[in-house]
Amino acid sequence: VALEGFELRVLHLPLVSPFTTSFGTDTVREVIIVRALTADGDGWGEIVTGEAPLYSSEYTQGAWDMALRFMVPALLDQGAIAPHEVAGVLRPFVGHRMAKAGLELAVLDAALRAEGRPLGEYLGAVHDRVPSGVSVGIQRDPAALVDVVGGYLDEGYVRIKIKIKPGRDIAETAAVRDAFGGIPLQVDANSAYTLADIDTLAELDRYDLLLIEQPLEEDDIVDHATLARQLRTPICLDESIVSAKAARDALALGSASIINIKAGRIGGYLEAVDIHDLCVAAGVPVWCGGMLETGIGRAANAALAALPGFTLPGDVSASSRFYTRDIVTEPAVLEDGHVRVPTGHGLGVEIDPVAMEDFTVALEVLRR
Ligand code: OSB
Ligand code: MG
Repeated sequence: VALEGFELRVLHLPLVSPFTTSFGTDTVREVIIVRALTADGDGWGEIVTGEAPLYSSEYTQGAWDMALRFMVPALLDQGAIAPHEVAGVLRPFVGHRMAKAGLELAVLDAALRAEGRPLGEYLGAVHDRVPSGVSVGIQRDPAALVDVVGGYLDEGYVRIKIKIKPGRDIAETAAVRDAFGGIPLQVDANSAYTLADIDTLAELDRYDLLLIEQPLEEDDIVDHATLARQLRTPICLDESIVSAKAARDALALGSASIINIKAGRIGGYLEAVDIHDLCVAAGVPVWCGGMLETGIGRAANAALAALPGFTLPGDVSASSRFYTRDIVTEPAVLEDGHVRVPTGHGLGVEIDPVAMEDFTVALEVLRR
């Protein structure tokens, strides 16, 4: 596409309820929306940073500065660019993968809309809908957690993931197992443990979990391998898998037997397909993670999750899981426990300009 400029916005979207993980509680989703302005029309992307660097080293103001100071100028210098060339242009800038992913998605969406081609088809989707799991935050106590989980099961979610942290793990997992029997259940620690907690983590083996997600820190790639040898529950890595190279290393070391793929964390949907492909070749199951995406990233995640190697339900929930009002005109809905893969051109969703304006707290446009 012939790039003419980029529009970046910071949005604040109120959450339907507070979302608590081992690293903190959010009541508002702060996110950056990217609009690629091209001679053939616009494209949309989403930079999934949060307000503070708690999930990873990236955060909104950092990504905002990186994108506007370095990345957007480098892309605009190119003039015309194809989606698969974006990563190469941005490669000299170390890290900041969420910023890279959001910019790449906007260019990709613009190109696919211009070509009249759906993102799912481009990525290699083989399903027209994907099973929908839900990520449940830490609640006041196990009884409250059981109530919240029960609500999601009533809505039809086919897999439950509960957030855990030290001291809020075994009783929570036991309560959900006791209340709902053999439902597909997994836990996510968001890096909150160390190898010193191995006895607690081994207790989780009793609950027949699908997996335990990211028990140790991002760079604990060897410790995860040590832990994996002592647990029956499969270890799935999220934070640690920052690239296809990191995925290859983790598999070679035995640090994970399942991988959570999030396009934001690894620098884009094209790198996500690379990780998918290498995991398929290695016989390793993958699933699509989430970052409380708006309708833009949620549509892209549904397309990605429809690739053949995504054999476990992802955190691809309905928009209503997090938001009462989305920034797209047809937010993702839950139908029979599934979310549909959009079939329109590009992302296959249209922006609601009024909602976009209402949630915007900062706006910057750079033109060639
Ligand atoms: O670890 O998967 C995670 C949200 C923000 C940051 C990290 C994570 C999450 C979630 C929510 O678990 C997933 C979703 O978007 O539904
Ligand atoms: Mg996670």
